[in-house]
Amino acid sequence: MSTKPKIPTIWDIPREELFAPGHRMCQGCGAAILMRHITKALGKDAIIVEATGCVEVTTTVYPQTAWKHPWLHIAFENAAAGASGVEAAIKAMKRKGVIPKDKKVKVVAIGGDGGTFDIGLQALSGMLERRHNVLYIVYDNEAYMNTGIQRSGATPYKAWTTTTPVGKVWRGEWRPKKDIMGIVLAHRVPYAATVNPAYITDLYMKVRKAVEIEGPTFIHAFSPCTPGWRIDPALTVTVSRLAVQTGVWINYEVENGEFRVTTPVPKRKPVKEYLRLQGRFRHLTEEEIAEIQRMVDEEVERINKLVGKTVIGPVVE
Ligand SMILES: Cc1ncc(C[n+]2csc(CCOP(=O)(O)OP(=O)(O)O)c2C)c(N)n1
Ligand code: SF4
Ligand SMILES: [Mg+2]
Repeated sequence: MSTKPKIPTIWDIPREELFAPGHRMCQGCGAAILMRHITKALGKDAIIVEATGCVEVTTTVYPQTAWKHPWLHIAFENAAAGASGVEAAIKAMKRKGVIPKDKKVKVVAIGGDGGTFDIGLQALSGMLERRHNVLYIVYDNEAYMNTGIQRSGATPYKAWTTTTPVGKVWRGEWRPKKDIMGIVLAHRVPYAATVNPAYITDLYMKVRKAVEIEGPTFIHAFSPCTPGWRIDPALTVTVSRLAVQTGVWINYEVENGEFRVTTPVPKRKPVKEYLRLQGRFRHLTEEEIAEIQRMVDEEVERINKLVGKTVIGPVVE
């Protein structure tokens, strides 16, 4: 049975900042909004293990750091393995009486989509399989941004990247986005959820929940990237909200196998409204947009079937 926590309001979110300003993330970076609120939701008793990627390189330029939590940098491919080791060390220290047995410390691994969907997938699978008490968060900006916008397994269909160019022959990415939530849920984890920076109270509730639950938990976060998506830095939240309003992104959680959409959308907007704000989709023809609309419709239908009723409604122009 899923627990029904009180839905927080914006006033429930702590004012104290645990992610300091003055980092080098781009203006309008979706991951900056995510990290600021994720760290607030984690509370102080957490240790963060961060894979190489944009968030890492921009927040820990030696000798400075934006993190007020104990924070460990780990290679691109093994954030989940590093976090597993930290969690095992905490257990050993409790056994030896170095720290009190009842002290709750949550280990949190954070990685980009490249470090999670692709190169870190094996480490993630091992961590979930061994049932470590770790929350894994992937901020998904849908490409390898830190190294120059190369496609990843999370890059959406038809998106331009530097390795899926647009020209006479190529039309951007030709493979659909990998279903990371499906892969994680196949490990029968106690909790997995999707979050979006335009829905901060939903994000806050889910991170709090994931921290409280014993065992491996997972959060997939939508994370616009201004240079990579070719968007106006002022439109990050607008684009994030449109992703939900068009059904491109669905906010949901799965607790002990029980599926729940946390942001129902009774009337969907056409996917074109989301695509047209982004330079990475500028090349799309009306036919290609219609094809993407059909793909989104199919996914919405699948989600509605899972829920057993229409939580994401039809497109209303
Ligand atoms: C084994 C290995 N291969 C390649 C790299 C170079 N590298 C560092 S970060 C990165 C891309 C990270 O992409 P992602 O995880 O999506 O994070 P983002 O930069 O988009 O935030 C790459 C290719 C590396 N550090 N280690
Ligand atoms: S390149 Fe993208 S993900 Fe990286 S800091 Fe800039 S906006 Fe954020
Ligand atoms: Mg990325």
